[in-house]
Amino acid sequence: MADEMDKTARVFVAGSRGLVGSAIARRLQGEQFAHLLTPTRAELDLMDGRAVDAFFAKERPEYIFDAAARVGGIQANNTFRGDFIRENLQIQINLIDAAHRHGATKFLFLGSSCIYPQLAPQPMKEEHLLTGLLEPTNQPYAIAKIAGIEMIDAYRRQYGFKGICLMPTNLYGPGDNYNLETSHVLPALLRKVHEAKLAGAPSVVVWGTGKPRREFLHVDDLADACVFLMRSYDGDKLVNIGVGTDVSIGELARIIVGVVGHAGEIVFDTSKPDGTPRKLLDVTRLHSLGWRARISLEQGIAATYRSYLAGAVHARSA
Ligand code: GFB
Repeated sequence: MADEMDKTARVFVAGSRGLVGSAIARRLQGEQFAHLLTPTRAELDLMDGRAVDAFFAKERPEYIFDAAARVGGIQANNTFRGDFIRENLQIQINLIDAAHRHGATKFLFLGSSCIYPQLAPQPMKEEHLLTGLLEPTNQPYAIAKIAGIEMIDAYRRQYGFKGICLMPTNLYGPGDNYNLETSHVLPALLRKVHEAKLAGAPSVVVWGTGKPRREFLHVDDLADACVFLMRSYDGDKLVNIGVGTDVSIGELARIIVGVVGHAGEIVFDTSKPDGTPRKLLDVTRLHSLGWRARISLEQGIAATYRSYLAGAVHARSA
């Protein structure tokens, strides 16, 4: 059994086809891990407790990155409320419990900045968890994630389980979901502005007032932070993973218009919800642990747009 997560360790990335899991897998592949376990959904259904148990018995993963979750933007969270709570609770119970029973060395759980109260003081510190009411549009998702944090803490105290909990801010990057009904704002606006440019449309519709503020972290930065903290952090405290600065949705739309190169007007559809007024993480703890984000928002959006264009070309020629 590997004492540290070197390239001989047996590492399981749960959710390895998603935005986050694929970035973590890419990051580990870059280090040439010999036993990287990245089963597809067809190979391992994480909602099936027996299948997860059999996978752990057979593959004996030592280090587990839990990047498996049902996720989506504000509208998906608000619409598929039952799916979001059920699937997230079920996946995390199966994974955490199997990791414990099969004696895994370490488990990394990913939460979300939406676990903090809707009106938490900004920037939001880890201590703000469970100090106020949640944002209603994503309460089922947030409560599932809070249950995961509590389960790791309870297992740590009762069984000595080695689990760490990281809370990333809003993420973006290659391989994101570009479905306009279910996606997050950044991929949605990249697609809308790109399609408006192709069509020569005079305007682009942005949901809400444009006033909410969000912090955006490139998923390759998150993957780097996850690998860094898997190796160096064993504490029982949450760690926020963010960049420490935010922009309004209106500003984000203007940055995207600049990157895509479309001269259209931005129109706000205020029949759509704004969600939390502001979500900016306090990253003091993360910085004191020795990690900080490197990819700027402009660079990250430009790189993401290039991968979106490459994907669009690929889809047309497939
Ligand atoms: O990214 P987003 O869907 O999620 O929306 P949240 C952020 C803001 O962008 C909201 C606005 O104020 C949206 O109204 N927005 C503007 C748009 N145009 C669009 C658009 O075309 N599509 C989308 N999706 N938004 C989610 C949570 O909250 O963030 C999840 O629901 C999770 O639980 C995730 O925490 C990170 O930041 O509001």
